[in-house]
Amino acid sequence: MTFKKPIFGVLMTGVCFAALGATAASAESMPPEQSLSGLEYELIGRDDLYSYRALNSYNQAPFLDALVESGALPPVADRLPAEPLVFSTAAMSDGLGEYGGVFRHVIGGRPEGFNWLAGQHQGWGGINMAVQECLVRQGPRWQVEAADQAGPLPNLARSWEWSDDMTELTMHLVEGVKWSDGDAFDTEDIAFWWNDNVEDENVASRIQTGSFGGGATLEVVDDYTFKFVFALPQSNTVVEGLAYIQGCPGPSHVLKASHPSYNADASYEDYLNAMPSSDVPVPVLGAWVPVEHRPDELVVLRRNPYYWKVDEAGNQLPYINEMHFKLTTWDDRTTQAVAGTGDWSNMENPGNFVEALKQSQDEDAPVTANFGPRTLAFRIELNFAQNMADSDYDAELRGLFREHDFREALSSAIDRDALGQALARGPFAYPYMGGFASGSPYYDAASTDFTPFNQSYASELLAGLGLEDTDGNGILNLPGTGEDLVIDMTFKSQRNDDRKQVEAVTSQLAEIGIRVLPTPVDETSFDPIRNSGSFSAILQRVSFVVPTRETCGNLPTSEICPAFHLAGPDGREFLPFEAELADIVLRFNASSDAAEQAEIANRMQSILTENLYNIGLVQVPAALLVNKRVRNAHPGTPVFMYEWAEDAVIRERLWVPADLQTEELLPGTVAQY
Ligand code: BQZ
Repeated sequence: MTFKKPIFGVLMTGVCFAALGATAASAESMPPEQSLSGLEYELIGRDDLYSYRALNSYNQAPFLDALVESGALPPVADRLPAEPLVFSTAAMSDGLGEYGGVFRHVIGGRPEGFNWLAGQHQGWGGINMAVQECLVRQGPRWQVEAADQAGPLPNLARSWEWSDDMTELTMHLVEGVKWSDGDAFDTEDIAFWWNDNVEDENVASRIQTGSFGGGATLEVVDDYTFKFVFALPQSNTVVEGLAYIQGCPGPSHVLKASHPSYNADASYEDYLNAMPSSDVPVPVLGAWVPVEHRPDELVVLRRNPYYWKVDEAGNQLPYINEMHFKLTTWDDRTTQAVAGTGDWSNMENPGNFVEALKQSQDEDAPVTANFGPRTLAFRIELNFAQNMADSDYDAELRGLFREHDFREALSSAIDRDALGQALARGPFAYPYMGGFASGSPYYDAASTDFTPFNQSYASELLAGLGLEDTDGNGILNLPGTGEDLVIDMTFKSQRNDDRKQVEAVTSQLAEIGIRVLPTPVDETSFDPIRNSGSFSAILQRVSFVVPTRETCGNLPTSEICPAFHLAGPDGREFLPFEAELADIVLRFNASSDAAEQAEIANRMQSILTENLYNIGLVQVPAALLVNKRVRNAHPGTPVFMYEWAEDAVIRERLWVPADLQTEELLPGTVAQY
């Protein structure tokens, strides 16, 4: 059954209780929210998107014929699994495609390296996702009927089953998938991913056993079958954690040589840098292989001749031969999409909204634009690891961060309407209190504790903590060390919206005697700084929509999660509510009942917002811009729902009619080893 429905296009009708005098800390309701979402689409069943089966014959991109004839490549049928993943034509918005051409991405990130198993990113903006393939897939779930939302979609794992007591999860890999250099992908890669990365505490893997069902062990059954064994019963929800960035195996046949468990001469530093960004190609399971990297200029990817997905006519995917990632800025991504020199932008920078929307209304505009729900939110993370402070000052400051009254003072001193207008004039921004963004299927306004803007209440709370301006310089002094209350605020220097939020927060907090010292860092060095806990406070954008994604970044699920409360060598003293929060994540993962999950999510939202685990600022919607010459980019695709749009749109199915294709930079190239 399919039906039309606007994407979570609800108009929130919550009642706003004005904050009269506001000296009480009683729960306040969220102000009403105006939805801008204009996405409409047909919902389909989860099995309507793709299946795994053998077809009678297979075809390949025509330029590969010569390579097969010369013996440089095996025939296409031998490069594919016996039962490849087959995309259904009925679920394609423009149907079967034509081979060839270029897809032009523009990104603001820079590849850190290709060892994603060790936590490295490849520059974001869809380049990570072009090379990594994961056990399961979350992105396309926005299109799947609610009644059919039985967890994630299959990908490298084509199926899985649970033991009756839900403590054992057996997964079956697609048989015969090959890395882009022709090496077999099998459970050797899975065992390496799990044992030597996820479970090796010297490796900053993006998934932690603690968030994966509270710890699990892995057993290899055969080349294509493996099993997770859990201490406590789980549900299918836990499998969501094995999607993009968390459950994506790397080439063990290359990486083992640099891993200390297999090479006594190798250090963990060597391992981290085993596939440096300067050294391409690298073997991937993704649809495109990086073949050229010109630093600060361009990354070129070419089709993976061993890609393991096809269309119903047996055409090996992807349709598009070449992918470009121009290395400029995130704002430029939108500028170039609107100008037609780039093919794609997750238009997420509110500063660009009005102008870009105006231009995209024009009939001749190269792109169309539709807003989705609010799933992007800005927040401040305070470092709670007092026992890891390296000065008396930091220790005292982190002690304050750990006080509910201090966090409430910060939150009360923030004028979220003004913050929103600093990003973009108009109805785009809506207050954010932390926890789920309002566009999340798990968001509940009634479970969200709102802090009204109230400077005098903030000052009362600070005075109650013994903070006074003892030297009359306009800045409060700490009662212990006597020093000025100065908070270093780390943010990504290239992100203009983050910068605007930091500037606005700096002037708002100055009004109550707190000095913010903006500390810009490069986006490429940001993750290592954050992960090592080397900061006082961070201001950044997050997409907290499903609790199984980037769990480690948000919730206390292991010793290194979240980065704003690391355990450190002396352990960790939880804030009063953190133990319950950790437990709630596990309960959420263990539940398969939608009503129960909603209830658990609401409890999570109350804890997060009542306790101001993070100081939420504002949340905004985003609009996807795709060049009109690109086919099969479903017009309902949200910029972020279960995953970013680059995953949600299913790029391996995108195509461009031959007469509209732009010229390839490296025609004829396939990654060679
Ligand atoms: C989208 C995304 C795809 C990371 C990144 C980047 C990192 C964060 C976040 C977004 C970029 C784009 O976001 O802004 O639109 O293309 O890449 O991965 O901001 O710094 O750490 O979580 O995904």
